[in-house]
Amino acid sequence: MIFKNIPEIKYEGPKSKNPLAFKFYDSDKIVLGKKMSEHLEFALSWWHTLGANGVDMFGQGTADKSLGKELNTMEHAKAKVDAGFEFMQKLGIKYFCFHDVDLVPEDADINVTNQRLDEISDYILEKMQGTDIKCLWGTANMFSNPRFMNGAGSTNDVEVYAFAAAQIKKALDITVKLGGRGYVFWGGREGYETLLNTDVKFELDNIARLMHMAVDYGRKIGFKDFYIEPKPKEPMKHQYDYDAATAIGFLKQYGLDKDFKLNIEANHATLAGHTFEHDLRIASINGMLGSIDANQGDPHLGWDTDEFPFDVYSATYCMLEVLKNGGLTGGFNFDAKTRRPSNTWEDTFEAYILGMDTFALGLLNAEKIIKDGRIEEFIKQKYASFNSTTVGKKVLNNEINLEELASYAANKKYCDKPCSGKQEYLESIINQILFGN
Ligand code: XUL
Ligand code: CO
Repeated sequence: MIFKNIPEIKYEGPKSKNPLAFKFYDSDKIVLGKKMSEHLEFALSWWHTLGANGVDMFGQGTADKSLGKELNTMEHAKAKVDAGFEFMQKLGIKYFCFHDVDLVPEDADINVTNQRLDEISDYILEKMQGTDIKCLWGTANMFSNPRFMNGAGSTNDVEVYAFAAAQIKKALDITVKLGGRGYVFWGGREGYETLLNTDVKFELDNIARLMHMAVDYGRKIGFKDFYIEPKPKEPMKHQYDYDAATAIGFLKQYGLDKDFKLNIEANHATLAGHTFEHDLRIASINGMLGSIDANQGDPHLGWDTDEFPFDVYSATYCMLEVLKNGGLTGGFNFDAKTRRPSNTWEDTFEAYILGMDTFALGLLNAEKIIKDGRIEEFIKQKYASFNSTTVGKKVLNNEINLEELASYAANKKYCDKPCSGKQEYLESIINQILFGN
């Protein structure tokens, strides 16, 4: 056992003062006909949880994640597997997500890295035996290695492009081997700093080519769910997959929309100047909401702080979108890390408890809002004129043209005022539902 002082984390209810217990996440509780754990398929992120040690631009790491082993060795890679499985089992988390190089130290020779990936995935498979833990999604890290400084799919150099392809192929192989449900493309360095050195069209075309190749190969090895994870900036100034709408436009333009859904990350949506729920809605109405990277940003900082979800309003609005979407094909990956001074393993357990409890609250609140019905009814009534009038029905059925609408307006002479938006009333309903009992 690695985390000797951490017990199995159980549900103790909202009154519990035990820091190592769930207050709201009650895995078997039935919500809208399904277990909470089925609504909320949480995943551990290998990179933050088992890798990140608090290093930032101004200082070295504060957390010891060596697990008593020498860093960047296969021994350490295996210790991370042991720690990860114990961590997930203690929290009742059933999924994990990884980048290729989160699993093993990368060698200069890609063949050596690939051998290491074979070895570690054998070890993970062994660990999976007898547990109900599975891989949610895998991906290739095509942004850390200096060869990707000008991008991966968007690189200027065909040799780098080939290495990106090789990493995608291997990451797909490993994901399939681990029974992974999805493969995510987050375009880490797929963007640019200045047009003075960039051919945007060339880069977009090449990214799409690489994605088509990945889909073709994925289909050959029986792979199903591909996702794009939009982000507007960081590390690049302009990132091509800016937000949900931009990514959807890209997928449609290049004929990839049938093969991809979106993995929406809260902190990425807010960096794009949107709310989390906005990007979820845009993905959802396009039939492309597949998965979520669960975290939150800080409104006072302009970067991707990847904090554990704490904002219950945001989680509530998120869960409303998820429920309306009929759930997710992916799940909720905690792409989140503790703050730099929260540097113990216990802090990381507590962070997951916070995140899981926050989403449980979001789910419970969303259920209440749906059952209450006032918000949904208000929205329905707001647009009622289109369903309750002859002219409105004609618009919806595409049976009227511009001239006919113009003569309708001329006949009416005066425009009836549209109904009030009633935002403050609706917000007070939300507060009443969240805090009323
Ligand atoms: C970076 C980010 C990534 C992706 C996977 O902002 O979110 O960790 O989730 O590459
Ligand atoms: Co992410």
